[in-house]
Amino acid sequence: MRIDKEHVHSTNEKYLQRHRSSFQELAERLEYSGIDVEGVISEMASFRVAIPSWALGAGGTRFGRFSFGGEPATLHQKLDDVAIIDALTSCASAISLHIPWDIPEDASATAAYAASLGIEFDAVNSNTFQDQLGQNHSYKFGSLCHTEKAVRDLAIEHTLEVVRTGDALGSKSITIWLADGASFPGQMNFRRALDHTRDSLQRIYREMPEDWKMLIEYKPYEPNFYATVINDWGTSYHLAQSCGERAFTLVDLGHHLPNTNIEQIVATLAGLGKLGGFHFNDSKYGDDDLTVGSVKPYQLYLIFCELIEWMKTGGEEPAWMIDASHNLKDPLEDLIQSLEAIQTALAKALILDTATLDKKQLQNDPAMCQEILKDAYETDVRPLLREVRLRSGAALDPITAYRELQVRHHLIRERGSTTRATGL
Ligand SMILES: [Mn+2]
Repeated sequence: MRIDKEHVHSTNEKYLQRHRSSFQELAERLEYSGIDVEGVISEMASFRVAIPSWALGAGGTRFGRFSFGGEPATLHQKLDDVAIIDALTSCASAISLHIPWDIPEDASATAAYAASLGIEFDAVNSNTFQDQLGQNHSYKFGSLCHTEKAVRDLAIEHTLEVVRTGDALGSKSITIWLADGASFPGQMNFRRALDHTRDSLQRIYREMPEDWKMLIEYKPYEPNFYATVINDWGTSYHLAQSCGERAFTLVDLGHHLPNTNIEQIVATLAGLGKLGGFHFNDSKYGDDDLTVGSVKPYQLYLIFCELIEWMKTGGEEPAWMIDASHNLKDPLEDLIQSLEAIQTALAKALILDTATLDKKQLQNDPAMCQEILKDAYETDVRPLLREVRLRSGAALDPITAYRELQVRHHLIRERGSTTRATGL
């Protein structure tokens, strides 16, 4: 199924008048406060978030997987799904693949197909947390950190193969998340595991194409429950430093212990010039993979305030991706909701009065600093989001349009009700 602009336009018509008056009201109020509304709109219009290929099917848990109809069974169908999301939201024109779940049969045909849909390939992701069929060494006790050189070599070769696959598609970066660690005290020599990991990453880094970036993800626990080799941002930062200037840390919102001050980590990494990528999701307890902004929207806003401040002072924009996978909702609806939450946080950070905030920070006036932060946060920015989408030919209200166009119904009719996406 393809969604063309006329389809979208037809769903917008009946909401147009109401939108115009609510947007005008908001724009006037923001202009009155000295905000350049057109500037905010153009910043938002150029903002793009990559969709992970594994989020397009039903997500599994270790207890069960509840499928739904019309899941994308092929890589091209996954690209079709991303194009649907992009047509409705105008901010999702990139996909992030997971190898070996998404190996293209013919890379140039896949690249051409993606280009015909206006979809680009964002960072590719390696997988050394599962053994593949016929693999002659096991990752059971780690991959890049493994005690045996043969296993490390296999993991390095796999990662380089992922880079080659991505390169053939036009991708320019690899995200490395390692499940490596230990579930029991004494099981692993910490220093040896870190040394092996650093040596392995350096070898991968040296063999990557010169215009590629390496993004190193961290996570405190799971699947190992005693120690993870790359457990926090400091370890990731150290590894990125030891690889070189094209290696960066990637922050995944769900990869922190409860109550960690993620916005401060973001600011620190940005200041160090090592914030390379960002994975959005939300959580209540751990790496819960919940819809972005569904549990802690204020935290998301505070993170965006740091990111925007960084980018306004000339900092390089990190790679943005949603990293969540679901068991209950239609994943396309869930991704649309996540994008809405991300854009909402972005818009609120863009209308923040940073000049006055800075002044009040210098005067050590915490009450007024909070007032300024809250003023932007409590502004209903939905008319701004709708205006951005309207101007790019997307849907005023993407989820309503998704339902009105009966997208899932059409996908089930085309693909059947028992297809299954590769992935978790
Ligand atoms: Mn992630």
